[in-house]
Amino acid sequence: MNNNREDTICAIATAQGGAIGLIRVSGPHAIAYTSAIFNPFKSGKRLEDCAPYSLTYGHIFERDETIDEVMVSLFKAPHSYTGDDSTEIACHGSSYILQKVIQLLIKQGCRMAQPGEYTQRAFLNGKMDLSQAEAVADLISSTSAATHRLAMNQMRGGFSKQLAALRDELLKFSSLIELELDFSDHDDLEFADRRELKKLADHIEQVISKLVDSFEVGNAIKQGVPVAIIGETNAGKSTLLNALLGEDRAIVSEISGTTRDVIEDTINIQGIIFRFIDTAGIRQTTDEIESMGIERTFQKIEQASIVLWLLDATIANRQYSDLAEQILPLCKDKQLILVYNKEDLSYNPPTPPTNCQHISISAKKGTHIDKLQDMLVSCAHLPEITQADVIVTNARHHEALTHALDAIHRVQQGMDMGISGDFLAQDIRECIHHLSDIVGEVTTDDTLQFIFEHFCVGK
Ligand SMILES: Nc1nc2c(ncn2[C@@H]2O[C@H](COP(=O)(O)OP(=O)(O)OP(=O)(O)O)[C@@H](O)[C@H]2O)c(=O)[nH]1
Ligand SMILES: [Mg+2]
Repeated sequence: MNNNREDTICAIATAQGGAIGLIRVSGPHAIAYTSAIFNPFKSGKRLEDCAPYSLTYGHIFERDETIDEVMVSLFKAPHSYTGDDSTEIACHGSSYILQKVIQLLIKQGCRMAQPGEYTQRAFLNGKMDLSQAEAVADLISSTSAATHRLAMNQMRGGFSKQLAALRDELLKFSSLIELELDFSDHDDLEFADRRELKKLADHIEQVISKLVDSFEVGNAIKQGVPVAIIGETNAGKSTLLNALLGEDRAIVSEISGTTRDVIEDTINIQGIIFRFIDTAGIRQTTDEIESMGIERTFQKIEQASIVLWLLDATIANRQYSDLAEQILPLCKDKQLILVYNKEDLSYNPPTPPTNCQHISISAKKGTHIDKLQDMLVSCAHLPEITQADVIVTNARHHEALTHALDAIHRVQQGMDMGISGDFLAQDIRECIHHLSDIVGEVTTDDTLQFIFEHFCVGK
């Protein structure tokens, strides 16, 4: 990846089709390059001579032709988003104009920004830590009040401040223990108060395990509560998926075994994001590909928190008893809802087994889909989220925290068993390492590249 920080970069930061299009320029020559294609209308003052954090009205020109009338905002290092000199050119939102201005900037010496390069520079310039940078991407992609609140919290520092404070205290202990090791011929020397260290380790263990546990909720909030739609072939699973999503996402047909692979999509219902997973219908088959699909169906049941078991209401009792033995054990710790579909065809309402949540619908006619949605919302069991809630939503953070928790457990156990200082120091260092990883202090270039390449261009 070409991400030389000395380059001056440019990108269109707004989506296509709006009235205004914003071009961002950042880097050592941002102001000079912008100035070279910009003529201020009134003041006649060159951009270089304008006060920072000011807005200048003028036109972008190419030779003697005016390309657009624009507003240019000016930011001086280090007080800009990236921490470098930057300008933002607000143009009219024509894709022709925007491309033209980008071309002119490139002629001056700019290069196109990589995805996430502005935020990456902000991180590298110390404007934010890595978890805050990641929150910027989450904020842009937030699709519900809860994901928005969590991203906002994390962008403001979230748990990284708290973790940094705990890590600093651990660092103090680790250097004291290392000091003890330097004096190892004096066996009884203890610079690091073991009682204090134990207290700190217990406290850290508490904080981290709470964060680790919060990921289940965090992940459901961010990726959507996983809902598997399962049942025999032709029960109407794909029809139901389409009805829930309000679009023709999956192929529906009267041929058994239409869906062979897993189809997933998310939708926001009453503020909660659900991830619906349409699966291959379960039946005995000799078709190899269909069997593979059915195997996946069972995997998806395991990953789901809510299972919608679709039964064709006209033959529901038979379908239930055929599959109960296979399905029920997999749903023990999940919310299972029996969905009797095709109620429009059924004259005798089926008798659902007691102790099972159930509902009758017609996926095809859209009857009672709203009731099913209400049921889903009440089954989701997600807490009300405020901007003060500290919840881990990022898989990378979850992984680092899990490693940190393992290390701190070893510190606790080691102290209980009275192990020697050098082993203790090693576990403490490991815990510190994983805590530092979250805020990006020990993160490798590969990890950084992975994180930022998933950003949009212009952010
Ligand atoms: N009358 C009626 N027909 C329905 C209803 N829901 C689905 N169907 C029909 O049932 C047939 C099968 O529907 P699908 O949604 O493809 O069923 P599926 O469970 O996804 O089937 P596979 O993918 O083969 O496992 C289609 O012809 C649908 O139009 C319903 O509520 N009422
Ligand atoms: Mg299907």
